[in-house]
Amino acid sequence: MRIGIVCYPTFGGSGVLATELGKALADKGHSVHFITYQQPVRLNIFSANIYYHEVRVPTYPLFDYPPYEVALASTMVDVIKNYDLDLLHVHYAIPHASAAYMARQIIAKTGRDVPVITTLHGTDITLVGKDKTYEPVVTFSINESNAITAVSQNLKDETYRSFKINKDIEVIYNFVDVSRYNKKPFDAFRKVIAPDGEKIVVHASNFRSIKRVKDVVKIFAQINQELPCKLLMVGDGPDRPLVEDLAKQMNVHDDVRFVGKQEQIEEIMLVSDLFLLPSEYESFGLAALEAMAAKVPVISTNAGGLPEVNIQGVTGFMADIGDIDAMGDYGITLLSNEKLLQQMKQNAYEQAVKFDISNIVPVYEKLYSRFCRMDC
Ligand code: GMT
Repeated sequence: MRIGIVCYPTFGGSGVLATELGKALADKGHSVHFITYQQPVRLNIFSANIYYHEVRVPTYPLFDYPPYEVALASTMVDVIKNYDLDLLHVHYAIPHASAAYMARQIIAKTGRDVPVITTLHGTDITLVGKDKTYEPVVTFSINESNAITAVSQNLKDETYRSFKINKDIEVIYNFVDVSRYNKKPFDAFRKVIAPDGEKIVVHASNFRSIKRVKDVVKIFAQINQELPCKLLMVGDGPDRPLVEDLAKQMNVHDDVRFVGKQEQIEEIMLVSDLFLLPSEYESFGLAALEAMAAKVPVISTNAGGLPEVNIQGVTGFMADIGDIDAMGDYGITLLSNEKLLQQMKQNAYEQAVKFDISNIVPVYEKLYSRFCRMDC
């Protein structure tokens, strides 16, 4: 098949998922055309089946707000025509679903239909999409998609709750390539971070308020009081300065390392013992799944789709949003009991295997084939 993939090219979960999906489809012989405003961060390989089309948004003095969506729809039209695409798979509703609708209408004038599949990822529904400024366009373009998928049951339910959707939403869970994590941890790296064999706690996110990154530091400080450990903070974003200040105020700054945005997340996960994700909401929590693939148990909130990924008392623990004491206590229980820790590491890995790329990519292929022309 010739598939167009539209996503945000950044470190965010939706972009990571879309890029990994495109890479896997290309490995299986499909031609995959990424249409984005920048090379996606995870698109770090050369493959004869992968094409990258950059959306350029020309500036003009009149434009206070350059019309990205128009440029995106026009690029989609070009790529559909030039490469005879069979379908468009857009990740994140805003503005990708509406741009795809526009491209489809333009192509329809030439007598062709190009089906559009929209995958909802989370904040496009729960935060941004609900906003009155966007809601009518989001509702319309979701309903106009040939197929709609959501990355968890919770996100599907939230979408029906917040929008008037008159179509079936199919749940296709996020995935992880477990084999990528199946390598020896880089011991020298572990020794630099934790020279005295301390346990390593890790968090990865875009440091936005929805992630409650301050809670990460507070939970860590509580654990660190009972047993010396180190905290790796992966990623970057608006709340980082606040959190660095908090780490200083709480006297744990020397035990916390902010490593910024990292492409090779598996190297970090492989040396870690515990992943913290105290978010206000996660539709799924792809970062937690990536940790689990590296045999790292998770302590998270029970918000959104997290209970579909992190199983209470099995792959880690969950507590209510903001319940720092409970999450800190769970951390102490887990990291001070080697037998329990080893059991949960194994459980976390087994749970990740259920979401392995080899189980999920065929589900997308099956979905595509429902909308494909006879010759694709
Ligand atoms: O977590 C973010 O803020 C980034 C966001 C995105 O759109 O890239 O992530 C969302 O999509 C991920 C992939 O499907 C999910 O794993 C995240 O849980 C989801 N984030 C939220 O729902 C807040």
